[in-house]
Parts: sequence; C-alpha cells; structure tokens
Amino acid sequence: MDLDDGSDVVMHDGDVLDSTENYTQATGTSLGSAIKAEHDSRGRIPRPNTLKSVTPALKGAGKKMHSLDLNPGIDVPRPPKFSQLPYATAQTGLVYDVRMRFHVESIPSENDVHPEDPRRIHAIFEAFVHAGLAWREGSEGPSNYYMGRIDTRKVTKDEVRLVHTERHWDWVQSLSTKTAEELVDELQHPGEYRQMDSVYLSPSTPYCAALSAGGAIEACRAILLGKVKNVFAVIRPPGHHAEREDVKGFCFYDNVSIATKACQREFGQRCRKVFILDWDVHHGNGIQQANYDDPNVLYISLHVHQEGRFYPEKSYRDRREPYGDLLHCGEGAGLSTNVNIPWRHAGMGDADYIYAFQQIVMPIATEFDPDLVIIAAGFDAAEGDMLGGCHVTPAGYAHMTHMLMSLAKGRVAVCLEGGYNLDSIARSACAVGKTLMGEPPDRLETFSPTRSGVDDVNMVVRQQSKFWSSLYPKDMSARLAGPLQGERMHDLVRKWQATTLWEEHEMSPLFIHKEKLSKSFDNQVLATPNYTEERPLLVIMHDPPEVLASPDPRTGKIELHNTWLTDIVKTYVNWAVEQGFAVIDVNLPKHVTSDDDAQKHEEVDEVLHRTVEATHLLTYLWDNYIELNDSSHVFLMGTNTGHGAIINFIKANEERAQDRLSKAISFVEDVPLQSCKSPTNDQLQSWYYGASLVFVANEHGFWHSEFARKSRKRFGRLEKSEENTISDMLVANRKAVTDLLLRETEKWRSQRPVGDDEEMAGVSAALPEPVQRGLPPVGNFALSPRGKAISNGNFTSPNGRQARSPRIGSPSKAAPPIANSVLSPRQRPS
Ligand code: Q9C
Ligand code: ZN
Repeated sequence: MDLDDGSDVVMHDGDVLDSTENYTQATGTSLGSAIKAEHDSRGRIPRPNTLKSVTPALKGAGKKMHSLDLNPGIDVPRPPKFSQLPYATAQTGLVYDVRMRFHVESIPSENDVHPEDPRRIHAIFEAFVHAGLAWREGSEGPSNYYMGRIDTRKVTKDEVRLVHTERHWDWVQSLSTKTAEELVDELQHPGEYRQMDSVYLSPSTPYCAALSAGGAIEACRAILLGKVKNVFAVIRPPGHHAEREDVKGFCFYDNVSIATKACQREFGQRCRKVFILDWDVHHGNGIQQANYDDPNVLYISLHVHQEGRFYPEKSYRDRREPYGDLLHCGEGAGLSTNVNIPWRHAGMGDADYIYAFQQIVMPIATEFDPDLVIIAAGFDAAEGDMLGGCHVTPAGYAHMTHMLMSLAKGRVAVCLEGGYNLDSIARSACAVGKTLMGEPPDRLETFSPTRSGVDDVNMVVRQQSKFWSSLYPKDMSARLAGPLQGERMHDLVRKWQATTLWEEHEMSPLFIHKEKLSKSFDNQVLATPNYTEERPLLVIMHDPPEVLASPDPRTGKIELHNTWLTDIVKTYVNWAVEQGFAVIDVNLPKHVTSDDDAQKHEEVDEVLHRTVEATHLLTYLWDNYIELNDSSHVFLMGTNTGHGAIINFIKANEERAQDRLSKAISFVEDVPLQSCKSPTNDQLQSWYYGASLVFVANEHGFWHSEFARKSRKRFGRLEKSEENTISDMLVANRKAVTDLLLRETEKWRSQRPVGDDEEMAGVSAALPEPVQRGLPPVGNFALSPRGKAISNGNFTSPNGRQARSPRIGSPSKAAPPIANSVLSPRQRPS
C-alpha cells in the first residue's frame, strides 16, 4: 500500500465520505482494507508548487458546496454576506476526514479497547450532524447555518521539519511498510534513542498522522485566508505530547505547533503572534518544547499535574524534572510566553477552569494580543472521562471558547487533542462548535471553584505577575531576596503566645533536645507546671494560629493594622486548665527558620516532611514527658500535621499507645487522612476507632474518594465538619470535644479531693490566680532527657541518660516554674 509518494498533495475527500461513512464498526482489518480501496479508486491531485497558498474549496460534508459561493483555488477573503456584520455572517469551518480513522492497533486486543479509539472523531462528527451543525449526504440540504467543510491534506516533510527532526519524520514514514509483527517488535524494541511511551502503531499511522497535522494547518489557513471566521478541526491522532524526536502519549506529530509555525512562515505579519490554549487534561509537553523560546507564541496549558505524578511527567526518555510545573515560563526571548496552570488534584470542574480563565488566561492573552488563537482541545477534562477524572461540562467548554473568541478578532482554530469518553467528547465538542457558530453558551451550574483550584490559580498569578503587567498582586519575593533584616512573624507570635500562656497559666517551655535548635523551635512546647501530676493531661499539637489579613488590594501588602490573629487553640487551653487538666501545648511551625532562609522565598514546607518532624517531636515528648508521669488520662489532640503525627506515633508504638492513651482527637483540613491499620495487629484499627474522634473538613478530598464509601473505619471515628478551616472547625466542633473529655474524666472529677485548686472549675470561670511575675522564663529549665550532661551542677543518672539542666539567665524576680525543677518521672526513684 502506497500511502506516501513523497509529493505535496491535497487529498480530496469530498466523495470519499459518501462511501466510507458507512464504516461504523471500526476494526483493524476492515479499515485496513478500506484504506487500500480508497487509494486504488481515488485520485490524488498534486498540489502545484506555484500555488503554495491555495487552499481547497469549502464544502459541506461530503459534497461540493455550490451554495457557498466560493471561488475554489483563489485565496481571497470571502466577501461578507452582510457588510455591516462581516464576522457574524461568516461561516465556521469544519475539518473532518474519515481516513484519520485508519490509525488502529495493528493487533487489537480482544476486550481491552485502547482509549485513543478511531471512533472518537466519528463520534464528534456524528454529534455535529445530529445537532444540525454539520451536513451530510442524506440529511437535509446544506443551509447557511452548517459548518463549511475544509479538506484536510497530508502534512509535508518540510512542514513537519518546522518542529521535528528529520530522523523523526523518517521513522514515522518507515511504519507504513511494516507488518503487524514488525510493528509490535518496533514497540517492544525501540532502539537506543527512542522510547515508545503510550502509543500504538499501524501501517496507516504515518498517513493518519500526516492528515491530522495537515488538517490543523488547513484549519488555520482557512481562517487566515478569510474563508471562515473560525474552525473546528476534528483530527486524530492527537499531537501535543509529541516532541522533537519522540512519539508519546498517543501522539506522533505536534499538529498544533506545526500549524503555528507553518502559518507564521506563510502569513508573516498577518500571523506574527499565535496564542495556543491547551485545555487537554494533560500537559502539552510537545507544544511547550516546540515554542519554549519563541516570544511570538504564547502557550498556556491547564492540566492535572498532581505535583508531577500525572502523565506525562516522569515518562520522559531523558528523565527530566517536572516540565509542566508553574515555574516553566519559557526561556531566552521566550521567557514569559509559557504559562502552566497545573492542578495539584484531579477533580477540577467548570468553576475552577472559569476562575483560571478569569484570573490568568484572559488577562495574559489580552495583553499578548494574538493574531490567531489555536485551542489544543482535548476533552479529557470532561465529566465522564476515565483518564482525566475532572468534571468540565459542555457549558464549561462553551464559556471558555466564548472568552477566547474575544481575542484575535475571533480567529479561533479548535484542534482536537485527547478525550476518551465518546459520549463526553461528542457533547463537549458540540457545545464548542455551537459557540463558534455564534450561539451564546449555556448557563453554568457551578460557581465556586475548589479550594485547591483557587490555591493553584493564585500561585500561578503570583508567578506570572513578574512578566505580565495586567496581573496583580505582584510577587513580593523580589523584595524578600537578599539578607533579610527582621524577624519572621511566626517567631514573634509564638513568643507573644508564650508570654501570655506564662502569665495566665504559668505555662513554660519544656526542654527539647535538638542537635541544631532552630529559632523556630524556641517556645514550641509549653507546659503547665502540673503536667506530671495525677490529673488528665491534654497534649495539643497544633498549627500556628491563623492570620486573617485584608491586604492592600493593589499591592497585596499586609500591614499590622489590617491583620488579625485567630488563636482558637488558646480557648481549648483555657478550658482545659479550668477543668483542672494539665496541658502541653505544642506549636508545629509551618516553616523552620534556617540560615539560608533569606536566600529563597519558598512555599510552605511539604506536608510529608512536616509530619515526619511532628512525629519525631511527639515521640520525644511521649518518651520524656508523658509516658512515665502520673496522669490519670492522656488526651492527644492534633490539627493537620499533628493528626499525621498522632497516627504515625500510634502505629509505631502500638502497645504503649493503647496502654496509656485515652483519646486521640484530630482536626483535618487539608492534609491526607491517615489510616490506623497495622500489618501485624488487627486490633489496632478497632482500638483506634474506639479511641478517636477525627473531624474532617467539609470539602476535604476524602469525601469524594472511594474510601469515603467503604472501609472508613480504619480512619477512626470520622466526623464531617460543617466547616473548612482549622479555626472554624475548632470553633464549631468545640462542644463535641469538651463533652467527650468531660465524659471521659467524669470519674476523676467526682473523686477529686475537696480543696483542690480548681474545684470550682467548670461551674464558673474559676481560673487559677493569675500569676504576675513579669517575664516568662528564658530558655528552658526542664530536664535534658538524653543524657547530655550540661555544664555545672548537673548530675548524670546512673544509666547515663538524664541530667538536670541548668537555669539559664532567668530573671531573678521570676520564680522558676515548678514543673521544671522537679525530676522527670522517669528519674523518680521507685
Ligand atoms: N502509565 C492525550 O490525551 N497514559 N494523551 C499513559 C502510562 C497516556 C494522553 C499511562 C495518556 C496519554 C493526547
Ligand atoms: Zn490528554
């Protein structure tokens, strides 16, 4: 079968459609023979070199369109139907050619249909016909309201070379003469310089890939030549993963980039700046690569990224680092014209996409002011797509299209990329097609973007605000660069908290032995003096208090007068002290101050890392300050990473935890829920279920996961909070927590000796006498637990593990806190 004679040809498929539209059941073999039939019976018209810029005539589907009043072969803009409304009365174009269905799996697997199914393009065309957008022989005659058909053709080698290497072209071409077995072998033994990542091969692959890229080019040309106002190119195989020398992710030629460069070359000033908007759910690594240093091509991609865990990240032959993250902004002259909008979670919906369009896409694109817009239109972010896991509806796609139509005088070429649910892509494509033709988009049903979607968008805004004058607030990191003069607010606040807790409850720092004590760890653990006594002990591992700021809307500047601190945890501490509980308050900094701090402006430390740190800290506290004291009850309470720390601790110390821990209470806002499953102990999970109370934020991803429906028990006793931030949850679920703690301690409370200080506690606000002793202790007074003998006057216990630590520079007027001068329970003589 001679699919490529190397000449520059235009494939006239007008009547092809009549005969091949009947192939509704696409199988490898029937299509294979169909190709042959096509080629034997249909002539190809050589494309004269002298008429380089000739495009084929517009046609209705399957038939030459006499009614369209076109001059075939003459490239002049079609005169407007109505001169006052040239755009409104111009036609939308349609590229569709059944021969692109010939690229199939050479040895189709029995029941496991490949998602990049040849029926994809047919499903879309079929939907266009049924929706009355496109015409086909057999339905009613062509009207002025059908899309006008544009012939596709094979891309030329010269055009492919605008993006890919010669070797790439040669290799793709070579597939046409291979047998099924050879193709399978090719897939399995790709040779040293290439990798076959997520593709299948057939002898028609080079042919279909050429039609697909040619279709993208002709779609754009038809617009630039003024034959149509905009176009929908229903093409396959897709293109945006194909790199200079790599086929990848079902893609062979980077259709959209080839069309971009071909049009820039042909049309010069009339098509100098091209904006490629890629809403395929995957990052278009190929498009990014092909245009990375080109200031005249703006590439914006919205894609699921999952911090580098989503395709195509980690699939590169050169093992490159994440490529679709927000830091990839172009290079050289092209710095700023690459914009990645990576979603950290799947599951994004219309509202997230619209938010991203309003905050990023439209401001940047408007400022860029393109001559042509190409949409790399994968429909795999659509509701129902099995690869994407997102929820974009047809109306969502219509609105995005509508917004993009405000650019480049409406010159929009939509080129199909991915999208694998035949029904979803058909419905989505119809909504886009209608919008192109002038119908207003349908109403949207959801308006609030997800929390993580908003975070993702705002991160990109901050990054891109460096390059685009229309984006605010500007990134402050430039001002933070260099050695910082000043204090991190976190450290100031914790110091203030320590002062207050000292003044109100005599809480003072416990000694934490750390090899390298960071400033952020000062005052991190504060305890009431009675923490070793026989009374309930509440240990709270919490996030730093939340800051509520109303920043300057233009500069984003946060100032002291527009900023508030919400410290709800404090109300729990107060309550517990009132009840006569001992309290250990543990602050888990989100950032640990280090020496090179000033150098980089970094994001909040990774959750995993912080959880590990918190686990170390909790284990240390348990070993040295909790386990061996006389507490009647031990309650652990944790927020976010504190929750992770509690679970990790329990799993690593099953027996000790079950022995001593009365209740574990967690508040989970935006970290993953952890299960308390032990590989060795079946009991642990049910023990934890009985001993826990876990409040989970209303919009936490867990509620959408499969775990939420089944096997919930291993996550403990879950409560869906009405609220979404830790502060709000702490307020809303406070009574549930205090009730639980009161129930648990009922016996102890009824048996407390009369005359106990806090006897009246709980009845009224019988707080212990406020202690007025000036400053809280400086440094720490507690025991150094790990036998680091510290300077003068200390003794080392016989086992060499414990030592009394010195008082350091304590103001003499302040009496040392009681707790810190007693021995740690471990050391008490038995
Ligand atoms: N573990 C487009 O949507 N998935 N391509 C491979 C390998 C490949 C998607 C998973 C998805 C490719 C155009
Ligand atoms: Zn995709």
